Amino acid sequence: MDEIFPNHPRAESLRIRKKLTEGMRAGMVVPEGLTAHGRGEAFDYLLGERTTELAREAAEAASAALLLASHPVISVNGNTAALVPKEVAELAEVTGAGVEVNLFHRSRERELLIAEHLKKHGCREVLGLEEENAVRIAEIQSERRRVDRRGIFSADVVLVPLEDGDRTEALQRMGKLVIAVDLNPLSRTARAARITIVDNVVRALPLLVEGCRRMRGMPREVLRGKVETFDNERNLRESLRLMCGRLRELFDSGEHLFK
Ligand code: PTJ
Repeated sequence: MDEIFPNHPRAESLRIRKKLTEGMRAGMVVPEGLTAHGRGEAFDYLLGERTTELAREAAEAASAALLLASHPVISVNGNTAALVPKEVAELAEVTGAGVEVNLFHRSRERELLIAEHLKKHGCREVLGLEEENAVRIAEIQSERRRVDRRGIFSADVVLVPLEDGDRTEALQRMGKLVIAVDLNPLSRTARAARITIVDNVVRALPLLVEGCRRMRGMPREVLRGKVETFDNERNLRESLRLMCGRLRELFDSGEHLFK
């Protein structure tokens, strides 16, 4: 494996890629996960590869929703497991959330590998593995339809990092509050979720852990206010505006490149 020099201008981005390619070699991440990441990277580039104030607002509302939930669940796919396994465990610990493996490109082997990886990084229990607890959500067409009756099926709040749109829409229709993490503010998931954090999952998950730790003791009324006043549509629109503005800045500052 190539060494990543710390002074390389794209060192952080290369480190993230390395985690994914190692995750793929280990059998957790599917090749499609790499292309999905590439799409995410392009949006991250436009964001300036930093957490924006808008993402902070969304993470604040999302933390409040997780703390208010009576049965929160974190849904984990291959990319999430490869990138932020420790943070998933920390978030589960601080919120009491269940952790469930739920895959788009489902295979038994991947489910077991991902569960083992999550446990190695501190998750006490991982749902979504036993056939006897599997329930199928009729409205979802992909393999994601298979959920755990003790997990996503009975959850009131579901966190879905790096999701495809269908399930988010179906879960919302089932009356669940869905929190998405998606760098693409135009995606169906981003638009369908009640709260979308437009940020890289490697920054958003630590932000949620910090937010939940900080807000744990807050009165429920205050937490409820944060969720109710959060306007997802506005946040997505402003995130897109920010990206457009940055694109213009990049264009103007690089004008000499086009002469
Ligand atoms: O592990 P599996 O089988 O469940 O498959 C996982 C993938 C990611 C392949 C699957 O969920 C998929 O195909 O996802 P999509 O439909 O490509 O959507 C992924 C979304 O996540 C896209 O909108 C990307 O912009 C976004 N994204 C990619 N990487 C990141 C990201 N958002 C936040 N942080 C990232 N690191």
